[in-house]
Amino acid sequence: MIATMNDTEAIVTSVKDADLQKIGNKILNNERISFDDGVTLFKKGSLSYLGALANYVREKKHGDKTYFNRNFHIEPTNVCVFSCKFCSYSRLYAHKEEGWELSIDQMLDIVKSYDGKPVTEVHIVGGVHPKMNLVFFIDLLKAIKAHRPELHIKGFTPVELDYMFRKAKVSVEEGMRLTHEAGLDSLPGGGAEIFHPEVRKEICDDKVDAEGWLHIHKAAHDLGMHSNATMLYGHIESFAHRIDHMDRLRNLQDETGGFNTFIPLKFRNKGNDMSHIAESSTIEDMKVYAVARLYLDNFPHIKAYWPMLGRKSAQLTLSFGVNDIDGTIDDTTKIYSMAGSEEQSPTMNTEQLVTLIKQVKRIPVERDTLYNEINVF
Ligand code: V47
Ligand code: SF4
Repeated sequence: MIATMNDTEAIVTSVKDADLQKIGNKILNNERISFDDGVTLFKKGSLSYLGALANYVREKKHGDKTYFNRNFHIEPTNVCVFSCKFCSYSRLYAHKEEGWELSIDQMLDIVKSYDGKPVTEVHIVGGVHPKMNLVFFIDLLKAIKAHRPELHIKGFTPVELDYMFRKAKVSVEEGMRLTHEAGLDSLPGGGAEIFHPEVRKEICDDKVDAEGWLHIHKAAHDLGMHSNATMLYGHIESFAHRIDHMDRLRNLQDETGGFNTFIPLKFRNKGNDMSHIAESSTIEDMKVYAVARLYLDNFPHIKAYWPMLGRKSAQLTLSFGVNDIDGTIDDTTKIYSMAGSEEQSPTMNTEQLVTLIKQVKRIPVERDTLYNEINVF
């Protein structure tokens, strides 16, 4: 049953804290909440209050619909010139024999292994290999499109693109035009981490900064492409850093409208240089999803990435603002299993995903990358 304005109004009226009540009334009146409101929600909001507000917004936007898509991943390499402290997945070029690097033919073979299967999207993301350049990736994009033109290619983070464009000595605008023309349809949300320089300096000092990340997404949006945005949370960041991150995204979205989905990514602590930091609790996870739904009023969708969060928590997020749980991924991504996710072998077929969504009384909807509905279950 959909939460009504009256149900939520009763919850807002009964909350004792005056600041929380004011914020609740803004949400009910469809008013944008401020930076300080966002921080207050993290500081003072109870799980049940945040959940009620976020669920109200989620159901106003999407009712019970919960989206997923049929996709697969290609990770061209885990060799990387950068050394982000939270990364369990990459290997430095000096130790490249410990990692993998796929040729265009090997990646095309992965695409071909899905021939005849009803996948709509390939998600391409990996490390930043010093020898895989713009020309290599343009050839890859063209080869995939020549083989299966209707397959949507969502690929490359601004970390990879910034490196490719700088090495090829092309501007961001030119680089985006070239990759788009070669077949790149949209950008995934990775590489954003936490935008604020105080945190970036500590966890991923040497890769593209906030301005560079946002510039590349803006250039993509200006070409009519869509993109996602992530936030890696639950390590050294403060509540204000989280809101600053979302605020920068909300501002760009006001300008371009090109973002589809926001994806909070829970920091996992296995096998990396931040293993001494404890992982966030499930309660904190749900609060992050809820505040994201409330703060990012101009983002159509909030996604929980189940291979990282685990299936049970992903189900729970559907009551905390989330309306998308990504795709039916085969065991083709190693980013999370190597960082200690509960999902060591992330595979779920459509039937399992549909059951997962139905168990929490939501309506499963298969979508394509751009949220065109393919099948309502
Ligand atoms: O940017 C790396 C994250 C991201 C860890 O757009 C970690 O649809 C947690 O962005 N603990 C890449 N997270 C993955 C990504 C993504 C995933 C699914 C869907 C989409 C989409 C995008 O993975 C990186 C980084 O933030 N990451 N290491 C870790 N230890
Ligand atoms: Fe490289 Fe990405 Fe890992 Fe950073 S998170 S070290 S950029 S693969």
